[in-house]
Parts: sequence; C-alpha cells; structure tokens
Amino acid sequence: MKRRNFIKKTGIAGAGLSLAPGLISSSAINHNYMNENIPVAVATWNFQNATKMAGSMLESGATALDAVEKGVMVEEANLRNTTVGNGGAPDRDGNVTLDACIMSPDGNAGAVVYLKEIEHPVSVARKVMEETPHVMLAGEGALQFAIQQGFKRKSLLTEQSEKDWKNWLEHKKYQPIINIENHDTIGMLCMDKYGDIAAACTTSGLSYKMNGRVGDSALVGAGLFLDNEVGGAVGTGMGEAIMKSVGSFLIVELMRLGKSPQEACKEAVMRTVRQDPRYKKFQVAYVAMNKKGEIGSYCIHKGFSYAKFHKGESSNNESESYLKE
Ligand code: SD4
Repeated sequence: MKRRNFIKKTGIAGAGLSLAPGLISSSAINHNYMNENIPVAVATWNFQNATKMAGSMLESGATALDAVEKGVMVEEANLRNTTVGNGGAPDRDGNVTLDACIMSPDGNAGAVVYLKEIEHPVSVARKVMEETPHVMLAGEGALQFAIQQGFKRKSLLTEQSEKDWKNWLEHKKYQPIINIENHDTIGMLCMDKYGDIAAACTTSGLSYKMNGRVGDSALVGAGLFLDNEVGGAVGTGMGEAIMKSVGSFLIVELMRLGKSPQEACKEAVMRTVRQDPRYKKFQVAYVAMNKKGEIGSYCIHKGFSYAKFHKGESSNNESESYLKE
C-alpha cells in the first residue's frame, strides 16, 4: 500500500497525526514489525567499521538508505583500503577511477562510473538518483555534476598507492587474483526498523585495470540489486564474471522463487563456475539478504567473509566457498 493510500484509509492525516517523511513505510505496515532479525547491516569483506556505522544508525531509527550511504562512506575514506575511494589503486596509467551505485527501497537507483577526484562516489550516485532524471553518469560528466552539487575535487592517489603502482609498472604482470592481493570492494545491504532494504556498492575497481575499464559495482543487477518486496544482493570479485552472469539480479530472482539467501548466492556462484573454465583464477563472492532479514553468502575461493552488525553486535562471518582450499 502506498503511504498516500495508507493515510487515506486510516485517516491518520485527518486525525492530525503526522508522520515524519521516511520514518514509516508501506512495508513496515505490512510486515516485519516484530522481526527479531532487524535492523541489520551486512557488507562484503571484514568491513566492520562500516557495518558498525550503518548498524548503529539503523538502531537509532535511520532509514536503510541513509545508513547504507554513510556505512560505505567509511571505506571510501579509509586510506588503508586500496580498492575503494581515496587511496584506491589506480589503473595502468595512474588514474584513480571510481564506480559506485546506490539503490533505495522504492526501486530507485543512482550510479557513477569512471569518476575521478571525488572521495565519496556513493554520495554523488545518490545525487544522480535524487536530483537527475537519469540512473548513471560517467567520467567527465559525472565529475562536472559532482562539482555542481558542491563536492570538492581532490587527488585520490596517495603516496603509498603511487609507490605501489610504480612498483607494479616495473613488472607489469596483470593477474588480478582477488582475495590474495586486493581487499576490496564494499557492497552493503541494510534493513531498517521499518523493514525496508537499501543497497550500495563502491569501488576503485580492479587494481591496474585498463584505462576506461568499468566493472560490475555500479551496474544495477550485477554488483548489486534490490527489490524491497524480496531482498537484496551485493557482489565482489572479478567484475567481468559478475557482469556476465548478472549475479545480484539472479540472486534476488532466485529468492523470489523461494530459495534462501544462501542457496541463491550458491547458485549464482555456480553459474560462473559452470560458465567460465578459468574460475580457479579469480574470486567471485556474494552476500544476500531476504525480506525476513536472513543472510546468506557464497564465493569461489576460500577467504571471503562478510561483516554484520545486529543488535549492537559486530561480527565477521566466513563465507562458504566452492573451492575448499
Ligand atoms: C570490479 N568487482 O571492479 C570490482 C572489484 C572488486 O574486489 O570487487 N574487487 O571488478
């Protein structure tokens, strides 16, 4: 039921009771009020600072959309994370280019790809969603839009990432074995007290990628997908494999057909394993959440985990993997 209809039917507005915008939603009315699993925040990898930020906001009554944005921003600002935001590894030519996407419970989405010199691409993605008629802006246009929106330009290549890139240039071996050398893209799912889900994914992409390369993270359906009636999913790892299987969309659709988040993540990983004989050479990992707040995760290589914040408790959870060694 749309909020407008709810108000009409119950006469809340007529009775002089007002609801703060964003504080209650149709799904809160229909389900989930007594759900012990929520609110909850989960994220790819051991990014507990990010899930703590989002989870504490959710516990104080923030919407899933606000929490998911603020949550992933923790990693965008983290200089020790070499695959997200500031301090992210550059491409082969030394450009740090970022991809990010955010999806809100109402089915809306915003994304930026190949964005340079802006520390928080997820917030630019949210502005694309809220302030433009479009879903995705790329490159120069995305940067111009960010500046118009008041974002400040800054160099995202740190002393350390420049040094690592120059070392890499000496050998130029391009073998992006995720898990081992890269930690890593953040994809996050939040369900708020009202039972609504939001998703975000943000990355600097594969280290030393080709100039111009865009990955899965900002693509609706690939690096993330959300249907607030069913659940959401986020992916990390070799973006090319995630794009070719439209992994996150697949997971949500499998959950719609009755699979648990765990079963759905496993099936999406198995698609890639069956599709690509090179699967041992790269990682693909997913985390999913259904409308009950149940979580699942599956990956190709051992070593992937997801962070969770629920009821004041932060945890890192090892994911089941296809390859056991
Ligand atoms: C990409 N999926 O751009 C991202 C990279 C990643 O872990 O997840 N790294 O392909």
